[in-house]
Amino acid sequence: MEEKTIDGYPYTYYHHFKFSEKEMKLRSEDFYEWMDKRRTVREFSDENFDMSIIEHIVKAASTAPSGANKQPWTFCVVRHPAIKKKIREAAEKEEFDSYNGRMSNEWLKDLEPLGTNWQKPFLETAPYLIVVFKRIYELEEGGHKHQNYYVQESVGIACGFLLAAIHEAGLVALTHTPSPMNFLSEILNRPENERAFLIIPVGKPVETFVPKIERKPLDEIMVVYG
Ligand code: IYR
Repeated sequence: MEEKTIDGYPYTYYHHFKFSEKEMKLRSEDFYEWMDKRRTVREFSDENFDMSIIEHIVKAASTAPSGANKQPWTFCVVRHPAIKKKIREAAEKEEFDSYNGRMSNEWLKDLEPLGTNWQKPFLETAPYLIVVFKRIYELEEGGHKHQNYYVQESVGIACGFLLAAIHEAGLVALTHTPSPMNFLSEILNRPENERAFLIIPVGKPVETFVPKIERKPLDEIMVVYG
């Protein structure tokens, strides 16, 4: 009953969940309210915590759907202070150039209320950096490059799951995108089939203030047909 074969391929029983409509309303509303409490922070406690928490978070991210179930991601977990320092120095070098010439005035103006700048102390303060790589292809025996599908979408969704899992654990994070980020391949010695996607510093929260932002109201983001 739990497993069978369809067209010669193994299938497993789907353990589904059935809630009453009342429960569905409550659960969806509660989940929204909990997710709405998540905020990007740029200040972290430097206090360490157990790697098992990071392992659970990465496993949660790995449950994301992906093109042809290729799971085209690698999560590099950086804890070593010397490697974090290298990443900070390389990121700040790129960011300095971005903030001082590469980014348009319009872009810089858009970032002003968020208070970002080229300095990235959180890359050393946060006890863990999760550096997410997308895997463009898989190298098969004999050297054939087997392409992955919808890599950008798949890894984006996995990062969404990752951020939700970080929030669920009571930790805080920042999605950091130094540009360009090829220095990460070099520092972390990643193979040719991988490209850096995001740096996500993860840590325990500290008392801090974050920019007062508004989420767009539903009638601006949702269009109902029929
Ligand atoms: N990558 C730079 C700039 C930056 C860009 C956007 I769009 C942001 O939402 C925030 C920052 C940085 O990390 O500072």
